[in-house]
Amino acid sequence: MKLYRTAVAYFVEQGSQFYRGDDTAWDVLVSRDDLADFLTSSLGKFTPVAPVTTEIQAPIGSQEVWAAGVTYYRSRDARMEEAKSAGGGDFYDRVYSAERPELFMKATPHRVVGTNRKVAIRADSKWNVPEPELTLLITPSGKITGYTIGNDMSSRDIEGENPLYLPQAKVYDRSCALGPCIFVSPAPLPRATEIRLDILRAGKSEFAGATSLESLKRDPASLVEYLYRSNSFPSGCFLLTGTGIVPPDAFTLQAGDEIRITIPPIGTLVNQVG
Ligand code: DO4
Ligand code: MG
Repeated sequence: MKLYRTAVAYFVEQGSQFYRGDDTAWDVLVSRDDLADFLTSSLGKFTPVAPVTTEIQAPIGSQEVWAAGVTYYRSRDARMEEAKSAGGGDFYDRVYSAERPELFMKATPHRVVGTNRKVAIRADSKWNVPEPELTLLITPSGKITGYTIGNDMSSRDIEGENPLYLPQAKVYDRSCALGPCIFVSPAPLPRATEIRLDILRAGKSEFAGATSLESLKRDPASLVEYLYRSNSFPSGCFLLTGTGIVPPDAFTLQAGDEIRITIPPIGTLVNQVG
């Protein structure tokens, strides 16, 4: 079952049928531990509608967005290389193997865009990539109730210059995209779930890559357990689980590029750079 947010209402897609939801506020809805059961049992009361044509918004209300880092070998590898000359490479290896994961604050809601909106490149950066990441919807009690797609836009030159610059490499206006919907499921996604990244330049493929959750080193539940230690989230939160796809070092995003991230069964998150 998929949950969409628009300016007028929330919508549920079940099979190929769409339903318009009730008046429940988004923050209240996504805070429910029984989200899947609530939506399933409400379908009979919701109005069946044609597929949503109003603009789909990012599936976020007042939630904070957090991210995990160096959870795939490919991310460890690329970051060790980019931080080598700054003497910071070793930290990525250590955090990849450590028991405690790397968790950082990625975005507040106003820095997040939805599908078909523009993500941004920092004006003071010359080396930028998208990071395609499975993203968890977590309730205030710490339950994972759904999944969306996240793009953790990253300035590799700023992070590579000094790992302490991480917040500047990661957090800025329109640095995060979420969507297109929440795939509501209390069950974990299968390990075989694929994550695919396509970057188009002037309509042609400039980079394509894929990975799967098999290569994700950390269990999503253990990331949540660390995130919720001495930390409360009154309306729940989103947690990006890290990237397993890093384009070659010669690649940097340009204005006008289109970024497409696909994770079945969630869908495809599409953003332009601008
Ligand atoms: O350690 C820096 C950030 C890592 C990250 O964002 C990732 O691995 O996805
Ligand atoms: Mg990332």
